[in-house]
Amino acid sequence: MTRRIDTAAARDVLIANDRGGYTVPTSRLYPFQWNWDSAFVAMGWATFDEERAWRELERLVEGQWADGMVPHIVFHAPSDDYFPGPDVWGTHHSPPTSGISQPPVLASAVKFVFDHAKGADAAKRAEGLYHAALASHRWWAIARDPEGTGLVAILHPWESGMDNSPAWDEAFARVPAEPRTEIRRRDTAHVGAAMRPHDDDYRRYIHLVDIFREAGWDASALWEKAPFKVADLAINAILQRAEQDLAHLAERFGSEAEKAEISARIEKRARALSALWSEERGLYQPLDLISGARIDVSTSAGFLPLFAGLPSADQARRMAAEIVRWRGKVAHGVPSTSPFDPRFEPKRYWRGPVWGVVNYMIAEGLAAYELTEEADAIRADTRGLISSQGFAEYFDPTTGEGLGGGSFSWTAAIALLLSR
Ligand code: 9WN
Repeated sequence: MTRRIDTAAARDVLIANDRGGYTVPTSRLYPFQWNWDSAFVAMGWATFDEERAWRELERLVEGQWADGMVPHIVFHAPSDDYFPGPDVWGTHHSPPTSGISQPPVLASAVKFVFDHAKGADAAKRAEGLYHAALASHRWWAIARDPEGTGLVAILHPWESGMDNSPAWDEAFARVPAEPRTEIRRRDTAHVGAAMRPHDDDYRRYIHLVDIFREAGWDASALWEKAPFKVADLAINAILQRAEQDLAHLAERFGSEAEKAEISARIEKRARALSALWSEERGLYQPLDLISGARIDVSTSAGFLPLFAGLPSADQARRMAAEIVRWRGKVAHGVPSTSPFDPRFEPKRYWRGPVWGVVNYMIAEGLAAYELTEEADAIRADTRGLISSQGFAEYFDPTTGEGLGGGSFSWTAAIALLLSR
């Protein structure tokens, strides 16, 4: 059954979450600007308000550091509703920001907004953002792959955007659960604790922030001191796609040297990412850079190389079949963790629930391989979940129930993108 999305209601969510040129993911639970949320949200704005789409991205890069990093949170205005706030991060940036990044969707969002733009100033705005995205891709390559392997690392699970994924369990267990900063969780005051990461996860999250703050947020000191270093697939696949989108923008705005630099990174990362394919599991798997071992886990991030056009046609078909197999076990796809994995938890954040943004990227990827039926099935399922449950943060794949925060911006943005 094809359900229709209430696009006026989706636009209203973005309008209600607008705080003056930037959009909070949802009120109270997430009262600041988040990096990858904003990139999807800008694409959503682009479907009905081009000016506002550009502003979203420009406000995000107000938080960009001199070394090119685009932080995962920009604290434009104070709020007591979220922990950890700017005092815990202690990054001394103005505006205040966190000190880690998030999946770099920025260049893809710039390309999307520019491709759909009609405004007379579109090229000027795209050009400014092209340079910001280029600087951020350089930051990933330098700060998070100093050994030049082609794969960039996350140094904190929050950097993956998939905070408590079972992909991190083993590597994260090595991080001492001993924060120096007092933990004052606010998230569980807004949504049920059973849908959120555990207290022990928070002790480790904050321990990492403590180490990095004490290292003065210097990129090479962080690399040396980090007890958690993983070549995550969400970051590497999304970055790979973003580099391709940046290469398109470079045709218009870049120099010859920049074009060559971008394609060299694309080639190198493609080779490195290919080595993370698991024929047995039918998807890609992350690499623990501290133990040197492949992490044998099946999560939705393992399908994201589709979004970067990385797999061969056979591998893409194998992934599509694996997604169908998961869907045979649960009512809705794509669960964030394989429902065949004993660690699958249908309601706990990134350990099972379905996320609209991930579905969007997987479906875009499948469609590019002309796996149209599979792409359409994911899109229809996502539309169905949203139209029956509203703009929830994420959905239980076994029941379809909408969970986490409500009136969620990126879910509304995906609803708009899937309604075109
Ligand atoms: C930490 C805002 C963000 C998303 C992440 C999601 C969650 C934050 C948190 O919310 O993370 O960054 O406090 O749980 O995991 O993907 O960007 O929506």
